[in-house]
Amino acid sequence: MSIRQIDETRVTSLIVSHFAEDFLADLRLDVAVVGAGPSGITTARLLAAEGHKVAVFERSLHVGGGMWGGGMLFPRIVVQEEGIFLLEDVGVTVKSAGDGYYVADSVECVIKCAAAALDAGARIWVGMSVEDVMIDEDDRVRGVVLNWGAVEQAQWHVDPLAVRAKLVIDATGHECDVARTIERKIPGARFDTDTGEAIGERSMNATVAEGHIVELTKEVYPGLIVAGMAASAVAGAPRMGAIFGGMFLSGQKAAQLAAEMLAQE
Ligand code: 48F
Repeated sequence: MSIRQIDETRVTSLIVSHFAEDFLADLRLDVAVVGAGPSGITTARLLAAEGHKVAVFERSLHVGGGMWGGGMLFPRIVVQEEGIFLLEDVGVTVKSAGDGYYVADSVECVIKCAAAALDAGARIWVGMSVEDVMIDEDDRVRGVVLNWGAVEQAQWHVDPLAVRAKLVIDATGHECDVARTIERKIPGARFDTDTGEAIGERSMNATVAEGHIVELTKEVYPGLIVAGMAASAVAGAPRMGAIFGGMFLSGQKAAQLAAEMLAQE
């Protein structure tokens, strides 16, 4: 039945009440994923598919992180053989280019990876920035502290809201923003890296970067797993550019680790 006369206040009420209902349902999560780039949405999909309660918080108004733009705005990504199953699982067409290189359309990758995460039961909140973490008396991470991305950009002083999570995954890309926040705000915080610090990424070396990304995907601080470029950045590993297999495989490893840790709770 089509609506004959639209009540604008009904539209308002539906939007606000449904937002409130869904957001309230996410106040206590198994896993809070920070950042909706390729690693974060892959992690969220795999955890949600196993029945875990997972939400992704993304500061910008769109999902996909650095994947939309492919390499230097040419909207294609290159993937190595080991990572293609994570794209094919969500219906992305991946073309072989020989010698172990595969190519995919970056727009198709973003749309299908994000759709599959939603279909699996993950919730993705856009426009919400994680500005801090919640900690317990032992300084273990216990959740995320949120503000609107627009408030962050405007640099307004608005107090944030908090969401509890058994585990937090820093999938914020090159910035490793959650780890940086911990470094800044928890005196004496030590990370599981060579120096104990969040080191920051190094200049490009795709072979080394892709070779280590899965191994660097780990719990680097109690309650905090790093995934994707954030894992490279925290460890002081090189960047890899527009080759993405490691991002998907890192997302898978983060999901596996989180599931194992949740099973021990
Ligand atoms: O950068 P991004 O795509 O991270 P990724 O999953 O993938 C990296 C690749 O895109 C590429 C690469 C491939 O080899 O090097 O760069 O590691 O996505 C990170 C997302 O996190 C968001 C940010 O807007 C982006 O969409 N983000 C960053 N900081 C925050 C955040 C924050 N504090 N709160 C919420 N979202």
